[in-house]
Amino acid sequence: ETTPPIATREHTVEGFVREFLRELNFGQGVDLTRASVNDKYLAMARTVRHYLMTRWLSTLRSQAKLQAKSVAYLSAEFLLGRQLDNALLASGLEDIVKEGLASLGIDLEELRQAEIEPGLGNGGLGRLAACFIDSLATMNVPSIGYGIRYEYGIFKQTFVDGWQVEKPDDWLRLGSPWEFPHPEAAVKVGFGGHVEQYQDDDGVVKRRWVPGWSVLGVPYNYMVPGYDAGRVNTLRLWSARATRAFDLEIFNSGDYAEAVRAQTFAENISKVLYPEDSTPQGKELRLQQQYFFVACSIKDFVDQVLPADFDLHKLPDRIVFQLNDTHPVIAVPELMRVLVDEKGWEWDEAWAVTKQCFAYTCHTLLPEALEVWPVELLGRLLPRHLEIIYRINDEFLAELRVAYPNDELRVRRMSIIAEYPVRAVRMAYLATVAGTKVNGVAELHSQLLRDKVLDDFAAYWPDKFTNVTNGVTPRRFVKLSNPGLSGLITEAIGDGWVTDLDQLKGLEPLADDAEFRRRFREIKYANKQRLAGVLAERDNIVVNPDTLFDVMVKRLHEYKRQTLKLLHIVSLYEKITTGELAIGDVTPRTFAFGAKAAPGYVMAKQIIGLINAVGRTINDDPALEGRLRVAFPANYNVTLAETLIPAADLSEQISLAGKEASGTGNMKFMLNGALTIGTDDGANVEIRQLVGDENFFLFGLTEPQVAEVVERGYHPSAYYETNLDLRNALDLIASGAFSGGDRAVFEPIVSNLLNEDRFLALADFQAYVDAQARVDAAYADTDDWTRRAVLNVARGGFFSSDRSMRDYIERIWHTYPVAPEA
Ligand code: 26Q
Repeated sequence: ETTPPIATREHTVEGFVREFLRELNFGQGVDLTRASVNDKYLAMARTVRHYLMTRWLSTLRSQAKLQAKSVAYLSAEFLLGRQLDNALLASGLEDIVKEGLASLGIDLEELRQAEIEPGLGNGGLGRLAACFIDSLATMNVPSIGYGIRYEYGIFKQTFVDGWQVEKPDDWLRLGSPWEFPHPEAAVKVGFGGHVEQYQDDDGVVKRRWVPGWSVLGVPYNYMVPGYDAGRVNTLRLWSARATRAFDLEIFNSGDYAEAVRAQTFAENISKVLYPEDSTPQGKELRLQQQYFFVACSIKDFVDQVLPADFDLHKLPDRIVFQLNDTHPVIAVPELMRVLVDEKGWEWDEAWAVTKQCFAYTCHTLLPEALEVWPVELLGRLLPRHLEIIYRINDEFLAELRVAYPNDELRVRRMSIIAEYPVRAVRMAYLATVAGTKVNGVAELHSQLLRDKVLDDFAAYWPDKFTNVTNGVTPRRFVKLSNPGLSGLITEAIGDGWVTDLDQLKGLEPLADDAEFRRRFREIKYANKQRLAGVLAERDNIVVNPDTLFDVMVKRLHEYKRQTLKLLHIVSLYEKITTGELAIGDVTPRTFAFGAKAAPGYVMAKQIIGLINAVGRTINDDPALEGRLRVAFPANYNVTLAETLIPAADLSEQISLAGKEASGTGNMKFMLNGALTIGTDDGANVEIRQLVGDENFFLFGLTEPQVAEVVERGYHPSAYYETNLDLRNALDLIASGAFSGGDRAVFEPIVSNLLNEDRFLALADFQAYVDAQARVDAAYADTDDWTRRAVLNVARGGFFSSDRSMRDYIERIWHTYPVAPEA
């Protein structure tokens, strides 16, 4: 049997130019003289993707032939960032394209800027998923990402008078050249209705679900190209469409308007990403989204990816479904339903298979961020799934009663069903019961999961719990975003580091090389200039590259403590205005913030207002002689991160110890040569261990100390009473100095800090200010600062997402790399 050939393309400038013009003329229907920037961008993107096609098709072909075990990464979010650069890198076309476009008088940079990034995620969790699929492809691991093709991604943030105003993210308005829709492969997903009893052919009484309505899931495939000739894996995102039944209703009912409304209702499911990344509201549409993408994905894998004659008893040999937090956990009862109701299996037989197919990653420690679904809602939307969850729980509790015969309290604590304040399904418990493994995302986080959040489960199943510390892809976050540093590194140690980041170790001796440090410093300076240009153009913000770039970029959350950094800034300002501090003695700094607040998170939006208000005051005050500046560009996203992070001198990772599960921005900064000021939290702990105490500005209470303070009863006002600097800073905010004399505007922030301060900002204030003084002192010795910055890069190799993937493979998945056939 001969395999049919796959078309290839010529990797030459002439070959590329030919393909590009063909796309422009035949794809876009324009000639070069009339082509808009968008025409050229689309033609260019389609041309580049053609060059990846051979590898994609051979990956799919070899997967079908070898039937190797795959990872299905189930995630409600994939925060991909722009695709063009990554595709150019993966296809090795960068130089050819630059030259080819130049020969046509086209500026590659202009086309790059035309791409709207797919913002299909909120922050860390979604970006992590994107890094992981990049690493899996690069490492030749058979895998598929499953998620939702939101028509609107994370909102676009604008500022009006310094207050956040959200605008819809219409990312598809000019078309996306990266997706491959397959409407013909749509799958049907049911909702609502009821469960009925019936007798099967053997007279056995069974139960089955009769959905009340259904929608279609249309798969959109995206290439996930590995770096340097590896696999091209697939990301499959589902889009909701109305079923034919809706159309028939139009025909039959005669109520055309009502039928069209129903259609809109179905298509709402994949309409918009929920912008909350903690304190999830139990919104029905959100549960619809979760079940929608998970049901589509399971059906897809079972019916399409597996061969038709596959024996599902062997499912665990072919797949592991990795649950990215609890958002896809409804997959567990769904697989049970498929096996029991649709395939006719016995319950025990189905459960034995199901519980080998899942593993669960937890990304939080905040109790309010743990998902629970009221039984009333779940039973209405997914009645059969609720029955299945009840049965899983009944059998689990029976098992517990055997293990703990005299401990009914413990058994109730561990129930998947919470009884208070309403009966609700605890999704994290369901995931823990069903998964082969449960992992946290940094050492400290995994330890706290075992000791606090899931302590009863860890006692019962000690071997189920493991850690995989997060990582980031060095392709996007070093190679692409920091070409200057990448060139320097490659010159020094060769280019193996791009796929084997531990090789950065080889830079360590160069930290003591004055010439290397000089060049390293030059690159950092050029990155600051590049950022200054972007901020001027993008946001009309002026920054001075000759200042220390002090950067805090992440979602706005009280636990992350943007207010702590703000108090430091306000305190500095207060001391300068009162003459306590001479402006000439202040280290010139640019304080950069980037942060979106969940639209309904009132306190977070207030804090954004305050940062902007303080920024306005400081930036306009001539007494500061431009030595202090606050830069808060709106709409922080992956694209901005790619220019902001390489320009940073100082990385702010100042969450209250025990609250940040891991953090991944912290890793990106380290790898780009920033030093960290941070608490003993999340992956900061591991960063500090690797880089050494002398190269990390540690401050603040440790997690056990936090627990102790809270236990004893925390009184923030005591810090206000006893710390004059803190008091002056808070008083200045309360006085209306940043709000045109209006004392009411920021009163809620001040009184929250004084009376509640859930995240102990006041308790850590002095330690933070002291640590910032150590930063100033260290920065004054420019050359020694550079030495430490080099060491941060050299010792950051551990934080490659390739390493994270190796850990998942070894500790959780037990899958193997498979190179595509030539
Ligand atoms: C859940 C239900 C309903 C609506 C929204 C949500 C929801 C959505 C997103 C809940 C949580 C998230 C995102 C959480 C997140 O990004 N967590 C971060 O994950 C990173 C990757 O592991 C960690 O580095 C961060 O520490 C953690 O905060």
